[in-house]
Amino acid sequence: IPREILSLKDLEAKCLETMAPMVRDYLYDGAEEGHTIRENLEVWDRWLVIPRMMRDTSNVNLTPRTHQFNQSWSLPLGIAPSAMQQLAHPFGEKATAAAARSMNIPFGLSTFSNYTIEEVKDAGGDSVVGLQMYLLEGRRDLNIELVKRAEAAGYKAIVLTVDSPVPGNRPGLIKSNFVMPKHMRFRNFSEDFGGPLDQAQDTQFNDDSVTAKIANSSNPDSAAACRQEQTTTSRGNQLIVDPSINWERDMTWLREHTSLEIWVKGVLHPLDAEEAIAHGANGIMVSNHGGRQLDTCVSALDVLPAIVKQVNGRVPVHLDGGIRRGGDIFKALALGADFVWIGRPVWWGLEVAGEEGVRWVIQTLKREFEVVMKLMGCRHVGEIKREMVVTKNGLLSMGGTGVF
Ligand code: HOC
Repeated sequence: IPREILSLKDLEAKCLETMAPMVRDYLYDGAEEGHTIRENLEVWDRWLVIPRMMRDTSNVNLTPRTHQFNQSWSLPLGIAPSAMQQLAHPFGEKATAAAARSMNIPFGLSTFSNYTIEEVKDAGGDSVVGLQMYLLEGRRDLNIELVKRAEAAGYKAIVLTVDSPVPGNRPGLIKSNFVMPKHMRFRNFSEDFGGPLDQAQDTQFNDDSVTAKIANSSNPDSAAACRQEQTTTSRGNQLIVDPSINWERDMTWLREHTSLEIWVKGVLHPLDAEEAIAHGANGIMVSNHGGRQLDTCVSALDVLPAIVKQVNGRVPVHLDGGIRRGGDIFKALALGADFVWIGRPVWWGLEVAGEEGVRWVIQTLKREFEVVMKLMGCRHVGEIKREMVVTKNGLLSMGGTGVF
């Protein structure tokens, strides 16, 4: 990573110099007008921090307060599931998982990955903890198959995404004529569903041809050809998320089919956190899916305190959505999160330098978080307290005395 790149923001700018337009449009796509995408980024600045001084922070321990997925991690930070990572780098999810492993942080794999459940587990070892899943309409047999494979491969959890009974309205995908380039496959599925045609395909990753093919795919003619080919190879089969998903039937169903932990991802209301726990969830991920599903919905950070209050320590509460600085990790923990996850920054790292780029992202957030901890007077994450963060209105109420 060039020396002049100092922050995730710098890395993003570097990434955008080379990222193919179609991939960029996919990555940045948000629902409708993009209000929630912007909200996810702006919400962090609405919270200000109040530091304490002279507390001997020569040694700071950044490890999470409690084990998550029965493991001890170097940071309260993980890599959230995101689909089709080969769009950013030929080694895709394998590179991301390997970076997570080298930094001892957890990694969640999207079902719609370009490497298999087993390949990614091999690359990421103990860091590969979760398999993200949608429940598929009329094809629960495929869901069961995925769950069994995750169990056999040694995953710890199924991460059930509950915010997508239907895909959000995403104009960007249509405008950029998005289609997964034809050399990429949904390798967890059979050929009928966009899966392997040629299992040996990664032998071709020694040159720039893959990147070139992605670039070509953003040409409308080429994209149309890809779409045509995909339709043909998938023989008209499509995987559709089940719009009838509901707490009672589906959590019960999933519990019957797996002994793994079940994490519910996409909760934004305290009563849904309650439903998740009532139906056996082992953990909750507060998330609005990177602003990609429902526009103008709240940011995860804004609803976090209410959800933490409702959950009251019964299960861990994790959060994703707009983490770009080490200070953001601090704020999320102060407002009650046990752990945070990142999505898009991983793609910036992948695009710029593959595994090394993702590692750089994690290292940068770690370094920033450590400095913030020291400046805040916290020697370990157990010393991060709710009263250390405040909104300006909160601070100014009662003539500035209210929060002290
Ligand atoms: C058939 C491809 O969650 C996103 C992902 C969607 C998963 C890709 C499915 O883009 O937000």
